[in-house]
Amino acid sequence: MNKSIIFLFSLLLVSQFIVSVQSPTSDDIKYLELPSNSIPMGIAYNPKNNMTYVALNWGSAVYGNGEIAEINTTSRTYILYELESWHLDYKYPMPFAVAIDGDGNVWVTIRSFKNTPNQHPLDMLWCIVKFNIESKTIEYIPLSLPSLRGSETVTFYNDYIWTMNKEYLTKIDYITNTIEGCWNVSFSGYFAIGDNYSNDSLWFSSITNNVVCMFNTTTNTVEEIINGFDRPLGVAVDKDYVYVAENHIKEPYEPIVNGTIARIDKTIYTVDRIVTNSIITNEGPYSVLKDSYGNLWWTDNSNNIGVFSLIENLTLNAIGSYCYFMTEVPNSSIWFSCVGSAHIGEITGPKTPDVNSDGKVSIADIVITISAFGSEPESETWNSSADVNSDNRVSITDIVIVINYFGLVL
Ligand SMILES: [Ca+2]
Ligand SMILES: [Ca+2]
Repeated sequence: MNKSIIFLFSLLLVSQFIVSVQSPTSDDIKYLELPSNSIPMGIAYNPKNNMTYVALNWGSAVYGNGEIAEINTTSRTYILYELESWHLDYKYPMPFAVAIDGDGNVWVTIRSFKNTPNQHPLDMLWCIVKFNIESKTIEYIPLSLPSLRGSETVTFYNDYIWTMNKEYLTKIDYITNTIEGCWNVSFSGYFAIGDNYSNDSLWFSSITNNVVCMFNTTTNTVEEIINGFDRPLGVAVDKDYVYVAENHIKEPYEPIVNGTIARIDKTIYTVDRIVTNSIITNEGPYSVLKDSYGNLWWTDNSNNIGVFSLIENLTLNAIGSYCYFMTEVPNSSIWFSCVGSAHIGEITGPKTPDVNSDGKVSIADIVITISAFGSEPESETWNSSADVNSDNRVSITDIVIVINYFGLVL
């Protein structure tokens, strides 16, 4: 028998069995332990040096100043860089959100508390720091803002660092560290993200006003205000939609509802919702992330992490009390902060039959899988995306799975 007959025969044989992609479970989450009692917040993978940076908060001044953890993404070893007080009256700097600029330097928003540890929670001062990855030095950037409350979100978009305080959006030149502009946008935002499919759209959510806004970075005005969200927090963008994590629960907590990710159509600004499989015991979705394979990830404050892939709607349970920020690291993994357990969680995304990540399962995906046929991770023809069932081999099973989902469109 020649090879192609064997191939077709095997295809027919395997088709008799129900085969599907391999779904990750809660047991597949790996954990990296951080110093006990620390509270990991913002997290960002840096492709310039293969390090992952984590804002390490201590929650209370009794444990000292906050730190920036620099984790080697391969070896998992880390070094801590302590933040210093930069203001006479406000001490105990605690880091919150993290972003990486065009040079690979790390920007972290910081809040400090007034001298004594037990001050009113609103009596704090925010600033932003730049951590230089070569010199390992931390530079404090003073923000001349009319309000003391402050710099909560940070994102890198269109060659600028953007940060937001109570009502002000600030644009910073990341090379000279100078402030290029500051606008009163009327809403306070915890999360903002630039739309990389557009040249001038920065989206941010406001949990206090239940709106999501689009700030036009050319005209420097809020161009769209979309209403009707249930405590919107994290935002993510792809070519068609803006995804918004809806936190849902107000005090007193009412457990057991499904989380929702609201979805804004970018052309007509209508909103619909994707429902997660989660049980919310504390609070609902916190952050969202669209990875480079097309998966939509979310975390919530009930220590769940979940993912919508082309064919799956998964919820996994992590250790700790809350899952917060996420970042995509190489090899289709997501790292996320586990608050209440001082760990970083790591989960590898579900494979999809959309092997080339173009949003549909077509003949191209079958061709790509066939070209990697017979390969293993050491092989020259190895393509990990084509190993759809994650058994470290591109076999007839992978081809059958892709064929099974032929025609599926995201
Ligand atoms: Ca495809
Ligand atoms: Ca396989």
